[in-house]
Amino acid sequence: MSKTAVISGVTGQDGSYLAEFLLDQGYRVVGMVRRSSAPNLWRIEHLLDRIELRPADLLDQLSIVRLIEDVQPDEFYNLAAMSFVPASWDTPLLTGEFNSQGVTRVLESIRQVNPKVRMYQASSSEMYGKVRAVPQREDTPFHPRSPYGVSKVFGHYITMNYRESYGMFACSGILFNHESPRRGLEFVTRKVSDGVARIKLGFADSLALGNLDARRDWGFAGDYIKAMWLMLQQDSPDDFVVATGETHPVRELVQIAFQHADLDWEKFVKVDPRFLRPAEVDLLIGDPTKARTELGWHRDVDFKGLITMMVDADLARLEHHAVPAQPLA
Ligand code: NAP
Ligand code: G4F
Repeated sequence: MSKTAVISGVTGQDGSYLAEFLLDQGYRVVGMVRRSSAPNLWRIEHLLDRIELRPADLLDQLSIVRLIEDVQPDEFYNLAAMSFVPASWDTPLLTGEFNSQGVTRVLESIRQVNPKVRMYQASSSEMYGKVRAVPQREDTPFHPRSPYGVSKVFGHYITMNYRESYGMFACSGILFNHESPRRGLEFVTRKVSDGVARIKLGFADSLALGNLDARRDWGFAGDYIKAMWLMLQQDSPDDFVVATGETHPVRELVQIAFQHADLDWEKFVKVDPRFLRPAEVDLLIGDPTKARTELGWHRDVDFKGLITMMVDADLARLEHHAVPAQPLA
């Protein structure tokens, strides 16, 4: 009997890779999508004949209950969220509704309909914020630095609480930054790969960025979604850090990306204070030892491989456009 999985956030970066992976494992895959006047299906267009899409919204408990009743899933991957950190200062209340109470709505819906459904919650290294220890592990205290980080801490603890209160199989993956050619254009890796491609092809003459000294632990999204699945295949539920164990400054990301296109980054990159944040997370570096030893998880793509993959993908995408659309940020 094949298993059924619901993915909330199926139209996002991680949802698209996870849907592909679960289809390859023989799953029936149901994507939860919110209503939009302009559907955002570009990341899953190639999967539309193999996955089912069902309407529901993190803001609407009844829609999630109905979805679980109709689909009867074995696993629920809760990837849907407001995921862009700067936007969380603009919409702190809505961010909490999605990323905090949205998680409670998913957990409570599962509890009411079928508490045996296994649930994955997308926690984030942003919860460590002003880091209390280096590297960050599962037991490192949290100190979030944005409304997004705060909202994810709530989502993390409510998942743990439903596990402990009701014996539900609910796990959180504390995932460090993971990127791909499907990353949103507003995130720094994709902004840089897209910017390099535009400059190389003559569509732009500069790239405005914020803090070049911030350091992140960046991996490839296609590797990270496998850890989500592994967590739900264990005998008992637990939380895991998923990271590479390496950290790199934004400046190094920029150097590698421009160099890959034979460009001198210092001629093109401008620091624009508009892209600085009210409070920054200066350094993230995760310790994936537990995921490696208990899940058998490892990453395949290294930092340079990730950045060059993204630059190549944006060059290929844009070289057929006479006048490409403006980047978002
Ligand atoms: P993403 O590309 O921004 O995708 C977010 C998804 O959430 C989209 O499918 C979006 O749908 C959906 N969504 C947002 N609000 C919703 C609502 N009210 N109801 C239903 N769906 C809603 O994010 P991602 O990079 O794939 O990340 C997936 C998850 O992992 C997120 O929870 C994120 O916070 C978390 N995370 C990401 C990283 C990372 O580095 N990528 C690291 C740690 C944790 P639309 O298409 O309709 O907008
Ligand atoms: O790419 P970013 O916007 O990602 P950030 O804030 O680390 O958040 C991402 O990773 C989290 C996991 O730690 C996820 F939970 C979250 O959903 C999201 O996927 O920024 C990375 C760094 C920051 O320090 C930022 O200040 O890059 C710096 N940066 C420098 N210039 C910039 C820019 N970030 C953006 N977005 N745009 C810039 O121009």
